[in-house]
Amino acid sequence: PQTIYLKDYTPFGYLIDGVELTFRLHPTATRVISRIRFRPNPDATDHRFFLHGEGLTLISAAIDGQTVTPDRTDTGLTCPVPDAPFVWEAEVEISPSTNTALEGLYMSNGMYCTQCEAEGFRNITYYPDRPDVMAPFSVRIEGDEKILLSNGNPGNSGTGFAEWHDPWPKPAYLFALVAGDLVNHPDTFTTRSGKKVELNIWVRPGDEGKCAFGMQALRDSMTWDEEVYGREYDLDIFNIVAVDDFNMGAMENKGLNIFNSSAVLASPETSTDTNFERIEAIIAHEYFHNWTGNRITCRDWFQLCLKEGLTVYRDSQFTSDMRSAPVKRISDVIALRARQFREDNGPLAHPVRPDSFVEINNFYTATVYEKGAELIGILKTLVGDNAYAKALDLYFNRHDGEACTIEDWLQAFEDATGRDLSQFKRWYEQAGTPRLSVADDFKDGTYTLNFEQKTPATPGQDIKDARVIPIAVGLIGPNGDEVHETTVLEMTGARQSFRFDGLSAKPIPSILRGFSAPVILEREITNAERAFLLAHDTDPFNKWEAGLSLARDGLIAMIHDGAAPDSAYLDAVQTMARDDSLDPAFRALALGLPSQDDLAQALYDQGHTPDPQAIWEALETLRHAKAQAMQDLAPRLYAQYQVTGPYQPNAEQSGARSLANAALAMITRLDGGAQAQRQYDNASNMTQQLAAWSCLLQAGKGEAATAAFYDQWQHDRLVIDKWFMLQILNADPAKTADTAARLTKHPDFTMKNPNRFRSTLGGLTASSAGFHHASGKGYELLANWLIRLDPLNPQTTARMCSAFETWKRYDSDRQVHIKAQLERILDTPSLSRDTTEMVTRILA
Ligand code: HT7
Ligand code: ZN
Repeated sequence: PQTIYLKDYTPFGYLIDGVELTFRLHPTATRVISRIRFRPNPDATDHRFFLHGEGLTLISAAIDGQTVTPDRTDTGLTCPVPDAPFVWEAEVEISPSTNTALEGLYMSNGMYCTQCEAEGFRNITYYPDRPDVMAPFSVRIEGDEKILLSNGNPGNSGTGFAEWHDPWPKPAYLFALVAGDLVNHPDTFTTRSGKKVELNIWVRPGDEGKCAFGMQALRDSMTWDEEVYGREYDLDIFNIVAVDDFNMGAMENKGLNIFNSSAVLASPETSTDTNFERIEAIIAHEYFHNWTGNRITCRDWFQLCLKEGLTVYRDSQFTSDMRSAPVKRISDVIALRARQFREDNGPLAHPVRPDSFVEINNFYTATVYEKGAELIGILKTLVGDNAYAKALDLYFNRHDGEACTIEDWLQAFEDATGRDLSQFKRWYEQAGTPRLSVADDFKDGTYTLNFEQKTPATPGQDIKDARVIPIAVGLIGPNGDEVHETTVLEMTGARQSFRFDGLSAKPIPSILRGFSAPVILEREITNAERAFLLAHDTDPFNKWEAGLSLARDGLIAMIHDGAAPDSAYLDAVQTMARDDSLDPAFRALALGLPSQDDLAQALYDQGHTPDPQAIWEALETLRHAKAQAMQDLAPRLYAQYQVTGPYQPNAEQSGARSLANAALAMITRLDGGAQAQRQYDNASNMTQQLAAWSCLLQAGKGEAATAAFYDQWQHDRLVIDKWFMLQILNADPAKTADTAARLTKHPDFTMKNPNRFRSTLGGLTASSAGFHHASGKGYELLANWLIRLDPLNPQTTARMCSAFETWKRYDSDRQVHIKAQLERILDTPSLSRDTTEMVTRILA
């Protein structure tokens, strides 16, 4: 397969003044008639006329009304064109009902829908399918379906047809079409300049009752973007459609967002608090793309972080404002470390702005999204809030309607602030997570922090230059009072020292407050100092971090040296949990332990070979010890944080439920599941029901609840996804693969639905000890299913290959097993480009 390089970018030879599309819908023979007004691009030097097109049956083509016979290949067509404006017309036929890849126009439960990012439009018609080619689109849909939707504002409609016009020039990846017998949850929003916008969430009949939360999230997002970024909505209508078969969470098509139904449908009975929060965040994310992604888009796919990093950053700000900022920050860092640090540490490491790819779908990664968002956070910390706001205004004003690069983004900041950002740019160019080590020194009232940064080599990048790292630091005196409030140290060298004068005693430093940069902090710190920070740090992130690192080091000692559970940790965490002045949601997080995967990486970093079974056992032992240490406190917390009154998915209630459910998990370890069974029997919402069922499964008492849960929810696909996943996640590691294998034989299992596939095989890979079971059966099961899925849905297959990315951490037996499975996948005839690229990179 061909590698595409950033350095090879050249503009397309033609501009488009208008696109008219007519769709005559038919499940196996949809006709797409296109009429595109091209003119030579004065800024281009290469005027070759090449239109992308894949899997299309060309019926006819004409230029300026004259039939032409283009030269066609598997990837597109070319033909001679005039050296002046001209009209291209083509008619093609496609088959949406057999499109299982879910890219282009496909069918889901009888509904037509599209997914065009990144390069799906070329499966719909011949077109320059690249983000820098922007045009206004007019669309006519002909079909018998009740609802016919496309981007932009509605035009004429009547029996069997509807017309849409999108006045905002857009790249083809933002095109969308939906047709089906849908019902809507309607609302309206009046923008701050007084424009009335019609809002709709379109769903299958029966799901109307699950739209109210999503609609409120949309309205909140629209208000927030006006208030915080000064951005208003720009069409007469904003439509969201829920689709069951979808490769990712959602898609920001202009004026017609398409959502995985799991990312929009919500009700207290069927959705957990976590689901509600995710839905709110995804609705916000897609809505925010209207400005960061749609009005200003990417010049090419190497610039993906330009829209994704910024939009993730904006949706995190929104969630922080809507809910608890510290809890959001801690949750984001947990996710960043679990997915992005893991990626940065392995064979799939790549810069936030990659410089080459084979298949762009493989670069919708935690690095582009989450690390990309962290870079916006670094930038904001470096320039300050006011300068950030000024730079954003400049960026929006300067580039509205354009397809941009990271250089354009940074230039707006340089121009708005006068700051040189060339060193900051390294964050976009260099892969790998910097290790930031620190040593301290106290003499004559002066406290000195000596930092050193090093970034390990990553594939294709051996040498790393020092980056600018904002290190937020506060100092705490021996009596627990803060003696130096948070200050941001700007580290630019490979080694750098910072002094704090006028101190009467050596302080305990709180370093990297709020996780001010995505680095791994390496510091010598005693358990007593960690317990001290857990008790006294005023920075919630570092308070949580202190508890986590105390737990982690104790666990490593248990795994590696056979130590007993660390009493310093048990005491400190109990004191924290007892403190009713702390937010319950924070306490629930601080009661959590490092993940199996985090521990495996930590052991590996310390030069040990991680044993997944030993890690799992140590975690179980510590959880048990914690339950015993808190045998009085846990029932008190459980009772104290029961929520009374009607269910609300807000931060306050969900925080209380998460602390009560953390207490329930401890209680279950001592009462064998009696309390969990009571909660299960009386649960009136999914958060309570699922937490109780999980506890019962872990206690080995889940059989009745498992059957009852299925009977109760078999009609609800999204709930049954949870049923598949939880059984696997809570299985004993020796039984994880067998449980997953058994469930793949269940009549409700289908690999055609990405949600179901992910809940089953994703459950397997998320259960670290089970997936990495010494028998290798977890690896074999995953490989079997990836091989089966690849011909149907390469995108989801390729993404799930990342389960193998950590393979070099493990012992030689496991490495042999994994390598054999990866090679088996790679040897599969006609393996997709997506999966070939992923497996090749993992094996390299
Ligand atoms: N911009 C979108 C990314 C995307 C996608 C979505 C659904 C299916 C396939 C997809 N490929 C890429 C989603 C987002 O980041 O908002
Ligand atoms: Zn996005």
